[in-house]
Amino acid sequence: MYRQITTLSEFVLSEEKKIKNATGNFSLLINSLDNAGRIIASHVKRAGLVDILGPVGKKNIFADEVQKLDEFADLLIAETLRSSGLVHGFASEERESFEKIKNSHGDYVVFFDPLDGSSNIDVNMSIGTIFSIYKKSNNLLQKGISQVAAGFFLYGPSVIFIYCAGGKVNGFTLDPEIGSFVLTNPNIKIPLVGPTYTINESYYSRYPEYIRKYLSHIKERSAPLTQRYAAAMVADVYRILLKGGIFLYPEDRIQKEGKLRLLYEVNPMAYIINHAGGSSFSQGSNPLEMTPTSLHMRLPIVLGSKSQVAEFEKFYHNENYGH
Ligand code: P6P
Repeated sequence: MYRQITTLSEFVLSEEKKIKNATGNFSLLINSLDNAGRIIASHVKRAGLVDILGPVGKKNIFADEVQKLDEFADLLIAETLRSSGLVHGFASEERESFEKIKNSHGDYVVFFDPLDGSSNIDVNMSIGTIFSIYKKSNNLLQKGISQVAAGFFLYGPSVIFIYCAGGKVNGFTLDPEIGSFVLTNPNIKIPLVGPTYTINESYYSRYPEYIRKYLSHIKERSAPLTQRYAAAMVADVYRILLKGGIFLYPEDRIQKEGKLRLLYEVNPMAYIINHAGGSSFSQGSNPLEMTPTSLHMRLPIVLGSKSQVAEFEKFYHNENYGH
């Protein structure tokens, strides 16, 4: 029996029709990213078979071991953006600098993390691709609040595509039978409260006191939270987006600005979570209001269900510790 489905392309076009004077360029850009995501997904699925596993024997600008899939994903997305004719320029977490595309009349600027969580590749754990889209501006380093869209691909048991535009967060699942993403989670709203907290607690001894007190509080109270950690922001944030809870990658004694990059990870994920009805927090501020000081600026980040982020904020502001 035929089941009514909406493919990503159909959805994007239907959204475009709602916008007065839409040029169609944004729809084309999302569809370009859709193509790139599906190609990366096919390579991720085959990573164990094709000799593209393992490090390429060089390091990226953060001295992270660059995995072959990282490099493939970075090159593919870069070429997709160049050939789209829609993009003024782009920057990748894997690249030192911004690339202005020659002779482009494109309106958009794209920041992307081509393969987030790449240390999970060799152990068959979930990884993803994150992107953040702005209108081009004289100022390359725009605040996250200026994003026109943000999204991610999650290469897991299913391949998921989440994107936020026009204030709504919509989720799609790749149907391998038809080779297209189909709408499976329309207009996602994050639950007010969720059962999990997500943090790499191996850094516990390095955290400031207020974080250690917060962690003790959420584990010792009558309804303790459960810890889940995928070591890939896309997977951890997707869980929080669907089930609620709180994601933390805060500052510590060694990583004083945290680890996650503002432009490639924090801004897109905070944009998505906030538009899904959650909230995000970074040392007393809204990360989306932070003016980036460099392409690769890192920022501590806490995001998730509004009530649970608010509870964390009390510990940051050294208020009454949860009494
Ligand atoms: P740690 C992956 O390397 C990543 O950039 C994010 O996807 C993830 O949340 C974080 O780093 C994991 O970092 O220090 O726990 O290994």
